Amino acid sequence: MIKMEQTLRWFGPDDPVSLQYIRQSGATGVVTSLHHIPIGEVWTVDEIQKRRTAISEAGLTWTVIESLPVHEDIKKRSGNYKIYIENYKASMKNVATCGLKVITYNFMPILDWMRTNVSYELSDGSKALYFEKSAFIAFDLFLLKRPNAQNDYHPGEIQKAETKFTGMSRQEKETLYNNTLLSLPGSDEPFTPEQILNALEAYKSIDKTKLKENLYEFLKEIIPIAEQTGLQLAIHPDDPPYPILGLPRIMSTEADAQDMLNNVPSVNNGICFCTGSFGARIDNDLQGMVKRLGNHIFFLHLRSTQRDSEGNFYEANHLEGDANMPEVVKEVIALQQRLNRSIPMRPDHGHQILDDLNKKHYPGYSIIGRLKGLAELRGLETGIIMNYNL
Ligand code: CS2
Ligand code: MN
Repeated sequence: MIKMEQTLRWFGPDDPVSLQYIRQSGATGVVTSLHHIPIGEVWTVDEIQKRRTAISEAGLTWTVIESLPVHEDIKKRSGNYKIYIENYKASMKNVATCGLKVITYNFMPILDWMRTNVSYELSDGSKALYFEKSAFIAFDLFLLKRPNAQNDYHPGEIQKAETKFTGMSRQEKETLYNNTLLSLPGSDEPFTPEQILNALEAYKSIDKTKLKENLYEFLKEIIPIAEQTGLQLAIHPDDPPYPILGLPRIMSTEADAQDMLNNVPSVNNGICFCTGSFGARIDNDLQGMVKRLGNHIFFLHLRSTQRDSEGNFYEANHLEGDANMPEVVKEVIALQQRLNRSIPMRPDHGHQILDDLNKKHYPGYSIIGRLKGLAELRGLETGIIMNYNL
């Protein structure tokens, strides 16, 4: 039976986790990006080839790019967006020439994923990524001081955030600030509040409908290249999957994904199905989504979150939390047999555990926790397959 292609994310030569360690985890491939190339510039065949060689010399494969980032001008359809779209197309042709198959990207304005605590201690001493609503509101109102932010929250929420903030030490406030303003995965430099406030200002006239239009216009231009080259485009959902900082969100639900597929129909248009991001919303039916969106799922991020009634969530162990991972994997197995192709997957994030507790990594990307997640998911798939026809 066809199985998932097991990969781990690698941030390139600066990643404290080596390719050899990744290989020892049992993964057969890595997903990576050329993080040293500024967003918007063309990836040359030379640079892609160099990375490919390093990976294959380590005995691993590279078929999925995570991510080929989309320049902010394209999301806003302003400034130099035409040049950046041309550059994107050029990069696509070059990665296809080098034999890569899937391009992961996202269309989240300004920020990639956001958490309020990247070292949230669980009862066994391990550390996870955490999104705490009142901490986030406190950050927005009292640290970032976003103009009119109070209009986005209920009085009760504001009160709670105020109490939370008053009870925090200076050190805790500083940590909250740094955690929340963490830059993109793979980068060490947090945004400054001025940068964020200016960037937010530029989105003032862009609502959800407009941002969706901008995505579809972008896709209409690049999908023909994907069709010519066979590349699969996989959009990553919003994380968390609802509006934050007054910014529009357009890939948070099944309806959002369907909208995109209806507006730009193509067999090369698809999604990176991230169960952690979609799963942070109670109204997203993960198993049903695998079934219904399956033809367009080109890459899988398997991860679970534990939500509470207030909208807080932390990243749970891969087989625990709110996602019903055995059911999701069962659907994925059925999907792969139906499509007659293997879907690349990776455990998205892992807990900081054991020796990794004393080491520095990109948040969410220490190796031992991800190795544990990968091993559990691999076992889960093997077990389900063994009993498949019983
Ligand atoms: C990833 C995302 O670390 C993560 O949470 O799932 O950062 C993902 O790589 C991007 O959104 C894809 O463009
Ligand atoms: Mn993800």
